[in-house]
Amino acid sequence: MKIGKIALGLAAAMSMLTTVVARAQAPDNDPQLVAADLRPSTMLDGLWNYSIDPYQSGLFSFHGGVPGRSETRWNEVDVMQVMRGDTLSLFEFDMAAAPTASLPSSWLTHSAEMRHYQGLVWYQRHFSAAPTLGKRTFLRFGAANYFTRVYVNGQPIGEHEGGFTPFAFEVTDVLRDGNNQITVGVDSTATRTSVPPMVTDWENYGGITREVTLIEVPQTFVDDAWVRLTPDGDIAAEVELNGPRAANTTLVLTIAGLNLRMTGTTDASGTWRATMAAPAALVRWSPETPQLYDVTIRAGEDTWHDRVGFRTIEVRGSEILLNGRPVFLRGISLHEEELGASPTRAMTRASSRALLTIAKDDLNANFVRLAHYPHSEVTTRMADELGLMVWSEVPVYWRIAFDNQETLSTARELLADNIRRDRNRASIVLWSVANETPVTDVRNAFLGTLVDDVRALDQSRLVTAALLVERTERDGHPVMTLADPLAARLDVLSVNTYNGWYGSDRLADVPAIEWDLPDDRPLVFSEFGAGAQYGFRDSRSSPQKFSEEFQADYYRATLAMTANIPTLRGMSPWVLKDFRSPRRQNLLQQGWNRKGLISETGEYKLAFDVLANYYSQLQQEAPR
Ligand code: GCB
Repeated sequence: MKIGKIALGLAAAMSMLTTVVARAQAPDNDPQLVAADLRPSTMLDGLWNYSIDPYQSGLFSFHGGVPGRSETRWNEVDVMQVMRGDTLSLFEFDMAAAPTASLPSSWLTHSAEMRHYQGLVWYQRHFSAAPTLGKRTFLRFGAANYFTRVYVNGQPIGEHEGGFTPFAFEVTDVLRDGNNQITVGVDSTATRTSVPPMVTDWENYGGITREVTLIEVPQTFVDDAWVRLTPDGDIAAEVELNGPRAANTTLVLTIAGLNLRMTGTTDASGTWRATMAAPAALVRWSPETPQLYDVTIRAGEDTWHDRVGFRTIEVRGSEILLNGRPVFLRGISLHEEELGASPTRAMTRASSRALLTIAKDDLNANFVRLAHYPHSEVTTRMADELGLMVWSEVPVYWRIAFDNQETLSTARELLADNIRRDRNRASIVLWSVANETPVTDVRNAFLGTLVDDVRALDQSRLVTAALLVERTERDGHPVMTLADPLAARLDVLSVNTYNGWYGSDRLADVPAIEWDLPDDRPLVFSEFGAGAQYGFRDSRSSPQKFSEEFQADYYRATLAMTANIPTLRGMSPWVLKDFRSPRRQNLLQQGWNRKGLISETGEYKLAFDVLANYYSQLQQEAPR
């Protein structure tokens, strides 16, 4: 059985509770601690000891049973001192003597030996705490890839599956005043049933890749809050309290700068919902005016805060409307990987700003596809601030185990956690439930459930998925069609297209490719792209693949093709920056997917300007 998210007090620590996901309703995992990154917190970033455990001996004895004391890394033990004092004692580990690394970061960059390690790694550090009497403390992870087990002061605290979403465990009863020990076992192993599955096209960055924090809150606190603009022009709020006084508590919500104040009382389940006409002074969020407001909720002893933008996003026929006006998504896809020769998938504000600024200022984009999994909240906040619309997705990718109920539960939890974390981000306009998944009955049912979950959790955004297309021929021309029943369930149709790169189409024939698509639905090219190694040039009239010239010609040909698609409402070509991928091993790739418009160290390839000029022209025609 899959163990879901667990939050335990000391009393319950030994009887682990499993989160059972009801099929009828989107998963509701407590605690959510929405906007936790803006709460006062103690950072547990910095140096941690780490130790590899490829045979999982910290979890299972060599015959598969419970491991002995000599193996359990999370015990509070001074290994050298105990062995010195008790000459019969034996330990096969010593966390205190293990090497150190600075977190957050993937272990792939801890040392040369760790570069290709996949499996279980134990992390440990000590920290000083001064818990306030009467308050509750949560230990929160921004993300750890992929399966995580957490222990505090020798006690198991909880487990979490999924490498890209936050999770938190209550540690109120285990935390000591003074010195504490935290041990985390992270296993990066992808399996046939994991989300994503084993085979992808990106580096599997194992480890603790986002912030670890201790967050102290009152006994009853704002766990979830969602504040938004409805299509009718109202400000709607939905708040959920967590704690013994969640029911019948008075709340006050204020929006600074708008003179807006809403008050109310939570119901018996601790929830409060309210709407109010948006003040005339409200400046709607858009790429040109990425206006954010300080929203504060006071509930009992708790004060919750977030910076929120207000806008609407809708579909009308084949149009996408932002704040009621048609918009074309001038986008680019990106992986969560910072610039530099040795990325570690740890997004600081600086590294996120660097990438998004290139997209916004240099490429003239107004949209980014954050592929293929939930990116850090650092990035979605940065998109809010800079004014970039966002496509956010879950790693339901390629050969995911659609026939497996546990895989479905995992996917639903990731999706729900992603949506709850980011529902207050105005930048996010599209939730995507899958990428390039072949049509079968089980797949259709699986993705149908995810679409239902999105709609249950958030009716204020659009739902999409990157779909596969079929290629036929008509009068000697290739014709691309969409024969995926999931299309009927989506607001925006999205397809990835690689004619001219994969397959046998010549670039010269690409502009004439026809697209046979519904004429009343918006289409987004969620991917198209070609590889090029920065600096590899071929001036022949028909340049070879992986040259900058080929990539630039490919962009010209594909952009020319888009002129024949009247319902095209946006694109997010593949991809902003070269990214690590172990499946890319030719001489010009050497472990990097080279479809970036810039190299991993930030050099601009010829194709960059082709797209930047095209976007600049679009922007002049229809400024946005
Ligand atoms: C795709 C995938 C993306 C790959 C890309 C490629 O269609 O969605 O994950 O990296 O193609 O480079 O082939």
